[in-house]
Amino acid sequence: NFLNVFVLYTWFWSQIQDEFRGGKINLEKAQKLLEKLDIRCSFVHVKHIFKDNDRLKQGRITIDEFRAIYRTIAHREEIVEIFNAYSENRKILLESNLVQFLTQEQYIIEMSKTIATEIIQKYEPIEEVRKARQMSLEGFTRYMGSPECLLFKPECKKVYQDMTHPLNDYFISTSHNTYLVSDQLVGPSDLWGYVSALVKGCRCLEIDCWDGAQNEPIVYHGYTLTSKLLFKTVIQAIHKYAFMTSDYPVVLSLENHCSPSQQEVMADNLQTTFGDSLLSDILDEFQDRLPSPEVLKFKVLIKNKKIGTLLETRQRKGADKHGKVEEWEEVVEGEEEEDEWKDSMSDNLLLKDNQEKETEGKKMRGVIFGKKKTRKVKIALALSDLVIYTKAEKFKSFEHSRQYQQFNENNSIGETRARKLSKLKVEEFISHTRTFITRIYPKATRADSSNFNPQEFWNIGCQMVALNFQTPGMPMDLQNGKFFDNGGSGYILKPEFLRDANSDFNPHEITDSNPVTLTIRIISGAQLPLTNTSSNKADTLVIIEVFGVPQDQAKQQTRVIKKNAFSPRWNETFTFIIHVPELAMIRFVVENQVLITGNEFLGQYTIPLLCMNKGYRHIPLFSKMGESLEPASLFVYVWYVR
Ligand SMILES: *[C@@H]1O[C@H](CO)[C@@H](O)[C@H](O)[C@H]1NC(C)=O
Ligand SMILES: *[C@@H]1O[C@H](CO)[C@@H](O)[C@H](O)[C@H]1NC(C)=O
Ligand SMILES: CC(=O)N[C@H]1CO[C@H](CO)[C@@H](O)[C@@H]1O
Repeated sequence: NFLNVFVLYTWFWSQIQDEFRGGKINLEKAQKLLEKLDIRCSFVHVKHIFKDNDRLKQGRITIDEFRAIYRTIAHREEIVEIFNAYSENRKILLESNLVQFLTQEQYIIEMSKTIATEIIQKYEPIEEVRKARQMSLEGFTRYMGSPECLLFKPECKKVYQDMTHPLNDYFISTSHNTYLVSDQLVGPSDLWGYVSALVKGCRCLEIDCWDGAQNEPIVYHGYTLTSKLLFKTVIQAIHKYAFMTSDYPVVLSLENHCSPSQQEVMADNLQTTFGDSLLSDILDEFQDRLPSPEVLKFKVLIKNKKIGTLLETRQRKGADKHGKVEEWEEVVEGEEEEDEWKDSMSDNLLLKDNQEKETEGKKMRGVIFGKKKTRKVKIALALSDLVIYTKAEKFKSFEHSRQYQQFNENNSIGETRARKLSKLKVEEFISHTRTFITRIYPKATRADSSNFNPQEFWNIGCQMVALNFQTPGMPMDLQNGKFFDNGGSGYILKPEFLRDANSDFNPHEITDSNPVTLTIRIISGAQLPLTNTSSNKADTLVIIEVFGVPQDQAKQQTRVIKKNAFSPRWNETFTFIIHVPELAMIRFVVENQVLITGNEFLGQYTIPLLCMNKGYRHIPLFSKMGESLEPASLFVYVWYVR
């Protein structure tokens, strides 16, 4: 049955000997040779291992020394152990052994011999072995490190959910203050904020619009020193990138501070730039309910205040709206937050310089947070008529919404108020989000653009939980992790219990649940990232966090492996009981233990529980800013049952 194992040795030498014809090789050549052999490695780690193996300390190594380096990096002990457990002679896996491994450990559904054959064809580098339909350790290692063995399920990489439900049935990837860009991000222009959000699959952008010179509306963060962009320019950039990552509709949420005449310019800009993709009329089959993401593919929707009803809009179609303006009075309550106080100021002030804005702003805030106040709202008909399914309507109470709110109206609620409501009236809140698109935004006092934990609002079905995309940290890790699902389309179908009118789901009181038992063995790390302060001798540990309904929140961690960022082995098993798996997210954080100043973050990965593959899997790590840290990874064994 077995191939002559001699071919295993000759293969390696035949691959590398040419490189050594001229004698020893240096670090750069060694790195290139590893790449040629298809071994993923990070230069910093190779550098350290090279140094350890360069016995004469000449900066050059022999062919034997190279072989030692190759084995250190490629032949990871924990993988060799698995290989040996399934190989009868510890040298070769027969196809039947591979089938056994895939069925017993990797939970491959509908396992067939063809799958094993394909894996061998794809990953076995030694030709003789491949032809004999067997697999060497070389092939097995390459397979285990391949995308097929990632923790993330390939099914979730595609749009697999039913996209024909009405918009209110989805969680929608939403950003807050989209124009802001933190200094850490590349790109000279603030436009990058919009572009990077769209490229990440964000489907609801916020645009803060103000009157500019020469009747050209501009975009910037009111009352701050952020630089200004022409509204036109922003719209053009959005047009270019809107459907690069996802085909599903983009909502432009206008934070509108413009005078009616500049609102007309905005309406005009929107129409000329987006043309037919701008949804400017109600769809025939959707006169009294929201259309689905499927129906609205490649469409741009405008969210703004609106005058009157959709029917009135329709009747006006084709009429000349130039110069037509509606005006009404609105009461501003005491506990309003950011958007509201900005709004009310804009009506009263047309400010010239930032100094003046600052002081006026402070005065105004005092007034508004104190007591009730009325303000005038003016809207150009031309802009109002572009608002179809996403009419911004002030949230008053659940009671008021039940009685008066129209299907195409939705509310923005500040995080503080939303949090209070979710504690006091959770059932009413959930029944509200079943019907109306609800947007939650960060409170104004988060001047540092920090984020809140979005999970608590997903738990009650809020569709648009708006985060500051430019601010790294746990909330953005959850946001990115959640929306990797469903093909990165920016729309995730809410679990049935948050859509079904007969469900009495309450995230704070889970009664008749059918929990999932999740077991994760953190086996090892590979080539963990090095930072300025940590070296390849970092003291590493892994934290596993579970986010979900309050009962499911949990956090456990491994012990610390001292002085090893290259190949720490923990081999520790953790078990979690998860009552609402549909809402659960798992976050893996790798840290360097630093006793006095606190641990240092090295990398993380966040994934919805139901997107996790079972079996032996590797987990790619991401930096704080969300950049890939490849080839840094964790190797785990995951298992869950309901
Ligand atoms: C790490 O070092 C690089 C280059 O020396 C520097 O640009 C960067 O700001 C440092 N990062 C931190 C977190 O100190
Ligand atoms: C790792 O843990 C598993 C299960 O707990 C055990 O079977 C295995 O022997 C351990 N391996 C090592 C190298 O400690
Ligand atoms: C005010 C408000 O929350 N409006 C939302 C209405 O729904 C659309 C999506 O259909 C959102 O983009 C708006 O933010």
